[in-house]
Amino acid sequence: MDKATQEMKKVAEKKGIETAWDRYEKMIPQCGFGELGICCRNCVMGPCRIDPFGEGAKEGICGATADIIAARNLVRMIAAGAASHSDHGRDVAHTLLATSEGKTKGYSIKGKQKLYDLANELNVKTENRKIEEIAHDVAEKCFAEFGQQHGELQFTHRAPVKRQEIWRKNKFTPRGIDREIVEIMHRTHIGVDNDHENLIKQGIRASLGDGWGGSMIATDLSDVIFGIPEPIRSISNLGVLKEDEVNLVVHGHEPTLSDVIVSAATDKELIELAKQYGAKGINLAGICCTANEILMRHGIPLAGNFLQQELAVITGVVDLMLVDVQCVMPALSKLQSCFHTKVISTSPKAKFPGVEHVEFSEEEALPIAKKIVRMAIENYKNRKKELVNIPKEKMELVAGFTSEYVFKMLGGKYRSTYRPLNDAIIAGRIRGVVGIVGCNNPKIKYDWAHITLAKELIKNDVLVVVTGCSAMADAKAGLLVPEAAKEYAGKGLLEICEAVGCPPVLHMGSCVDISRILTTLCNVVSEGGLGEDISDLPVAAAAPEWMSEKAVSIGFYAVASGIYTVLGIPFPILGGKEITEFVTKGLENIVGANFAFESDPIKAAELIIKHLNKKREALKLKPMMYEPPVGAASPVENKNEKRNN
Ligand code: NFS
Ligand code: SF4
Repeated sequence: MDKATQEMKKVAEKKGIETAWDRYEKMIPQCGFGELGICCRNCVMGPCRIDPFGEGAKEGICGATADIIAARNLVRMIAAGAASHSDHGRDVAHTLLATSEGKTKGYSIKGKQKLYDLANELNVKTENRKIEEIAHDVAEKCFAEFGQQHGELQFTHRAPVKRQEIWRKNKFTPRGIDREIVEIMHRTHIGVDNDHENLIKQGIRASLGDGWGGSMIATDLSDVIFGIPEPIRSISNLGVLKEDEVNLVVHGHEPTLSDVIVSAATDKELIELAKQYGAKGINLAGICCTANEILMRHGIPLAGNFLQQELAVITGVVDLMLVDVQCVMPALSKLQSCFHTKVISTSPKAKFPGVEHVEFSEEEALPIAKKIVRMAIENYKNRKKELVNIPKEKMELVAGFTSEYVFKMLGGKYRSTYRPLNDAIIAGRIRGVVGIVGCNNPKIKYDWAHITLAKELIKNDVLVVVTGCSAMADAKAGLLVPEAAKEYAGKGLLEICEAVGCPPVLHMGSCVDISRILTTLCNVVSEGGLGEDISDLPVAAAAPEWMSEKAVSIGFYAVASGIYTVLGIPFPILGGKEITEFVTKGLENIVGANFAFESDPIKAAELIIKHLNKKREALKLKPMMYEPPVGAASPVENKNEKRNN
């Protein structure tokens, strides 16, 4: 769907370079057992696999059924996803702690008010204390949430009282972030938890420890260190790379590294050095969520989302690609040898064969960042002119929306309140609010499902909020500018967008920032008039092109928070009939929401809009018409699906 991507894929083809799309083609047919979730390697009596259709084995050697195997596999995905987000949060807590002790170079406390608010929430004394002392105690309190063995995670108390009661009654309230992840690993060892529902319930508990724990800590403490984002303009797509400047691309997830790189890349001496090397300046851009972090706070351009990481290198102008953790394809290491690009790994947790490692530490952050920028400058001269192909495409965007900003955004000059947002929903100018999030996946036509779903929803007066790679897809399609409302939004939503001057699709940050969506919904509930719980609200979530284990964890904490969630690619559980039934129907009775699997974004929009209307009806709000469009959006490019059919 994206022209820059099409162009770069052609360049890759011409040069005989493989990308994720080619490797996907080669992988077809993908393993049906894996896709259905019914293969197990949890002990070496196996590997075992269940024959879903024929006369083959219906149980593993230990007697595990398809449902048990699929559930164990799925909750292990949650464990990995929750661990990734939470470890990110832990690293941010570490940065805050070290900064409060004066041990870091390159960080300060920019979000002072947020720190005070957190201190109050966490019972940290603030009177007559230095800001560093308060920051120290807030960091320690957050650290304690990871290892806590009993009790309840602090930030779960942000949820509406009714939601907290549902969690308590079902033993879903996470005791400690790490503890719930460890318990998944224990329960999925051979011969422990053999009840698929009980397994999923522990998955829910761990996922809540992500959404209302690790991810929330990551977001809030990042705001303390780097400041709360505010709406900011920038540009996106591979066209942001520059032929006559040193291009430094950051890729990965954590803001601790990328934020300090922003300081280094704007250092006068280094810019001077770049000029000495014949470049006009230093151009910093980002890929994946680390890009979202520095976009939200500094307006640094987005080079692209997950499936564009290889294409960025193939432009031939990336002098250095700096990676930290998560969603970094190992393919980059081989790819860099075809170009002059230097890929640099920085996290002790994430090394790559053949990739130079410059270990990052918060304690020496700025000097290390400067060293890396210097490496990029020095590599500029090695560019091979004949290999340069920068696509022209770039698009303007506005990002930087937060739950804090909603207070100001719709509240006008005199009031700081969520009232206008709630009133707009009640009056039916806005039908509801939907979060579209998650990755790209070569199984789905690139960016297409994100964009098609977003357009269909805003056309029907649904305010859309986005994060992660979904936000980048919409950015490239021009949906993140106020002018997009005129072109794509329904009448009611257009009125709101014009009154506020905001886009119909609001970029709320990286994937850990989905916690911002949770806090926004809590504020909507407490503002009043829309029920007593998140599950009462006309809201929903979707991940149309998801691929990562983090997305599984996010999906589960969304549903467990009462948010109906539609996935473009089903969980790999369809080989287990009962577990599939449980996550798509049974969960509704327990948490008031469930999952739906729908790969056609137009049909997904239909499911979502009908859900919003159902919630509106239950709240006795103004009814809103909806006529679903006839037919599917276009054939889905999932070759496995064709085979399975
Ligand atoms: Ni989220 Fe962000 Fe993108 Fe998916 Fe990866 S970058 S943390 S996991 S691929 S949306
Ligand atoms: Fe097979 Fe059971 Fe071992 Fe899994 S745990 S590999 S199903 S014997």
